[in-house]
Amino acid sequence: MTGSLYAKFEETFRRLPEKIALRTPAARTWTFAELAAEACRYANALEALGIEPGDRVTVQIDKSPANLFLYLAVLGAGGVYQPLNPAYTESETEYFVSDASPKIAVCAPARQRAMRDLGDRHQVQAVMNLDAEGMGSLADLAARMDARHQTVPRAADDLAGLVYTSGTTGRAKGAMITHDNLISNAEALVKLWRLQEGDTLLHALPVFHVHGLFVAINTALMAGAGILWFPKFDAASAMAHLPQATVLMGVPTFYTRLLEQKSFAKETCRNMRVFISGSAPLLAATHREFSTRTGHAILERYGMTETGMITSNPYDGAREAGSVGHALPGVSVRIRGEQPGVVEVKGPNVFKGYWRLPEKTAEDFTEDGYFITGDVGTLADDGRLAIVGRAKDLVISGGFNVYPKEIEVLLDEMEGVVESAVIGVPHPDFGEGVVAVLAVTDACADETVILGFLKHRLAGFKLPKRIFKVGELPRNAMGKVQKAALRERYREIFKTS
Ligand code: MCA
Ligand code: AMP
Repeated sequence: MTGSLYAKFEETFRRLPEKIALRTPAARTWTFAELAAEACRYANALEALGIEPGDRVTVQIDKSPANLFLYLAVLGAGGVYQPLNPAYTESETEYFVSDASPKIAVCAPARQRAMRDLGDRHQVQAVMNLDAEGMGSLADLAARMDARHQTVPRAADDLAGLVYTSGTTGRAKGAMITHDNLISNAEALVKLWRLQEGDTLLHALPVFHVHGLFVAINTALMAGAGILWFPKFDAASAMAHLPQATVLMGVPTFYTRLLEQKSFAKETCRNMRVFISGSAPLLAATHREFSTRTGHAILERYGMTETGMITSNPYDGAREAGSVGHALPGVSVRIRGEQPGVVEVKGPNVFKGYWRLPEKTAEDFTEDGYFITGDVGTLADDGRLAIVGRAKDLVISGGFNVYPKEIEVLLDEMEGVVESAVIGVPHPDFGEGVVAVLAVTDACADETVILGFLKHRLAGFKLPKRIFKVGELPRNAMGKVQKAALRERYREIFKTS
């Protein structure tokens, strides 16, 4: 039926109604038929709240099974899923809501009042809530609904998701992701990674970013794999449940934290088929240590919110440390000019453009239709890509993107701060740690005050882990702040021993 992603999932629901689709660590289970019934109840609830095809539904909640029901319901009702990190402050959240103009917003009960005020300011028709246990006004409404729902037809080019990601300018932009983007990408990955009914995916990623939301959920549901659904990643708990799983998808921090567990070994991974890593560079040292300890070569892949997955190491054959593998089937990757150079990508995976920003969209595509990623790479003759740097000013901390500009603008507002530079330097846990270097006068407040100021305005993962005050920032002949020199100066500060 049509181009709807949900219609693809329905094929699995019909094929495997009695099979366990979802399991929590506390052993609550849902079969695919039960999952479909929940998705239908939630879709009927959204329709009772007035959703129409193409309407955005902003979702800012803690991860629970109900989060999955809601995601499926938005798709089934023909809406556009618009996820937000619950760690965002009120002012961060207001920006997203004002830009996305959702018809419905779903938030944590503790945020209901603030979200309702915000909803009033931005014409949100309904504000509902769901807590970490999946209870709340939306769950109550869904429970009163019919467990059957007629899937709303969608065209391949219609939007399925609106996911915010910041550009080099620091202001977040909504990436318009279509049903076809998601279907083509998930189908390619299912094949490449050999996902199938016999698999169980240990799902511990957040579901407000593409990795946990689209890569993990869509592939598992299409393949008919079971999902072991964790509210968040905790190394000890993940380790305890690994023997029940066959697939793990994680950011590099998952793997370094698993390796820190003393008893993590081959035996823990006895039923595992594949460990997949992405969202940030996996250090070659982590790849090697993991392989020695477990006998598994982590399969690294590379992607972006705007493109879904672009390249992947092979399932069979060498999974090389430091390489992100070949372009997925149907996807073209190139580097124009000299290597290393900026990676460009074209294919059915590439998004439709930035929400309400046609000019910015045009800027980020080449004349012949390639999307300019801002990542710097080298492409070998055999088509293997290695990411060696970034042309964009971006820090990736534990898989979360932090845009220096967003923090610098706030720091520069503070009394006694002449100017600021926010950089990422090697961090043993998060890969990169956020550091702020401030050129200050005597009037500058102390670190606690600075952090307090930022904390009110920014989600916790964006806060600098260290702040340095200096007389002035290093500049090149053009007067531009030399962040590379700063990264070099502070590169050892998070070294453990
Ligand atoms: C949490 N904190 C962090 C991070 N996470 N600080 C820096 N970097 C982080 N990533 C801070 C919190 O603000 C908090 O500070 C304190 O650490 C404890 O918070 P908690 O939530 O308990 O942290 P955690 O459990 O240790 O989380 C670490 C984590 C998590 C498990 C690595 O960050 C995570 O799940 N990351 C995955 C991100 C992801 O899915 N990225 C994919 C996007 P305080 O105590 O001061 O409040 S990229 C993508 O989708 C593309 C398409 C791709 O290629 O995949
Ligand atoms: P996001 O905009 O949150 O989707 O993050 C996408 C960015 O994450 C990419 O542009 C890369 O900079 C980075 N990224 C994703 N996967 C990898 C990887 N395997 N190696 C290096 N960087 C990666």
